[in-house]
Amino acid sequence: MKTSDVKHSKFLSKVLRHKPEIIGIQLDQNGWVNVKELLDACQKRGILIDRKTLERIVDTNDKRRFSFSEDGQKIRANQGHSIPVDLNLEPITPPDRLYHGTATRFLSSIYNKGLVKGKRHHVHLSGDPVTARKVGIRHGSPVILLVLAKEMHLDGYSFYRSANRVWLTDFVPVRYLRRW
Ligand code: HQG
Repeated sequence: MKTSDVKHSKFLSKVLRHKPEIIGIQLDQNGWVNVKELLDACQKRGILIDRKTLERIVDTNDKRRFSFSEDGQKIRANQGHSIPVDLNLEPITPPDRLYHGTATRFLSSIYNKGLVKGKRHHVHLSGDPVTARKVGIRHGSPVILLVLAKEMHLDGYSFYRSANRVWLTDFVPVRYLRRW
């Protein structure tokens, strides 16, 4: 990905997940905003992104963080919001095992309280340990936790998967966690 695209992508993550108000826009209840409105609002603040560049950012983003609506007129972040949006995610059966990458400094609290969602809408889980490690290393010395997803599911916990294949759930109690 081009350096300028990475910069723009980070800015769009901030606007479309957390702070649309910094460029004076509002997301609808499902997290969508009209593409033209978004690009015009960026332009007014000196951030020049054209439609073609936006399409490249959506296509080449390392985690496929954004999606266009079917008609191409709207855009939203696929997950990771801290503002209330309804992504209309349907509960689905998880694989037997999922993984959570975190930092060693969080472990004692996690073993105490379980995995909690904090500011995000869900606890984020990865389908494989390699991805989990990348998530964990963002916070410091990484550690991977195995999540007994099948057991959780059998016990009635719901799982969802975002459009960019991040596994989501509301809370993971300590009894379903193992050090990987
Ligand atoms: C930790 C990135 C103490 C949790 C990634 C994590 C992901 C606790 C941190 C997505 C805890 C929250 C989300 C407890 C959980 N006590 N710490 N009881 N329970 N934690 O960034 O999962 O680049 O909000 O382990 O790829 O790291 O944004 O969550 O370390 O998909 O697209 O609290 O963000 O994607 O950190 O990452 P975060 P996360 P994007």
